[in-house]
Amino acid sequence: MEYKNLLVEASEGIALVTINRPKSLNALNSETLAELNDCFKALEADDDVKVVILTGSGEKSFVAGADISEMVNATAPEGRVMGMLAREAFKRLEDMKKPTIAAVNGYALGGGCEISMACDVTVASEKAKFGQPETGLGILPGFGGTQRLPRLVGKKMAKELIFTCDMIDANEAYRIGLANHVVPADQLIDYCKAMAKRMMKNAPLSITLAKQAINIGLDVDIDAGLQLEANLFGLSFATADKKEGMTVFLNKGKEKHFIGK
Ligand code: DAK
Repeated sequence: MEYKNLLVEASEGIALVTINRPKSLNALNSETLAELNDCFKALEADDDVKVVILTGSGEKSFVAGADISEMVNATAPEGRVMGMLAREAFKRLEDMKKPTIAAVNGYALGGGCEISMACDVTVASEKAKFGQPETGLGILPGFGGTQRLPRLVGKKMAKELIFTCDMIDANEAYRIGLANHVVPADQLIDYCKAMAKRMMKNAPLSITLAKQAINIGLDVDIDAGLQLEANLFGLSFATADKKEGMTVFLNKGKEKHFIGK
């Protein structure tokens, strides 16, 4: 896959997507959002890719938000187009049937914090900084921040971050639940790849169904969520991988060969 603003490398089932606009600290312009959307669509369809890792190029920034130089003169209709592009790309990322890991290597501000929240897991380097600076620019978080942030860190913490525009470091992000782990900067990608490999040992369809149950379940009441879980649990019994996982266990075997069916 060739893109102007992204680097995509895939090997051993892991796709590493690097947002590559280092001169503007990997800020998201419309072209990059369109490329991300296209890239996520292609990765979703590629059966050789089992896990996606998303990071930013350079040592300083993951994504420093939406591109302010593009937004400054944008009209309301143009802003809407940008919002729709981002909504589609972020939703595609969030709903991807395979696991996604944000490897946050530096600033994750505004849209950068928001795209990390759309990933399943976030691993932060010790240099990472998170924040939602939109109210300081006369806008509000518009790539899902007002919705995903309170669901992740709670209403009060989300309001504090959005109302103050405070930047928080990796350890604070870990403490409030915005990051799963904090690791030394030079170990970030290896750490994420090792986690991806642990995920790849398990049945891919089970992961897809569990992801659906969690993502949809969080947006409905508990009874509807438990009903959804029961239905998806039942569905997993129809898979060859359920037979494989349980048979290998009962035979005290070591190697499970999951086929994603
Ligand atoms: N956009 C464009 N350029 C940016 C940028 C950004 N977000 N962030 C940094 N840059 C550029 C700087 O302008 C500078 O360019 P040159 O001067 O070298 O040409 C270069 O990157 C290096 O930045 P700094 O010189 O500022 O570097 P520092 O180390 O001093 O500071 C910083 C790093 C990350 C603290 C600082 O750059 C910073 O505060 N950046 C802006 C962070 C920010 O406010 N991000 C935008 C959040 S708002 C929408 C929905 C949602 C959104 C938009 C639309 N719709 C529904 C339509 C989302 C909005 C946001 O994300």
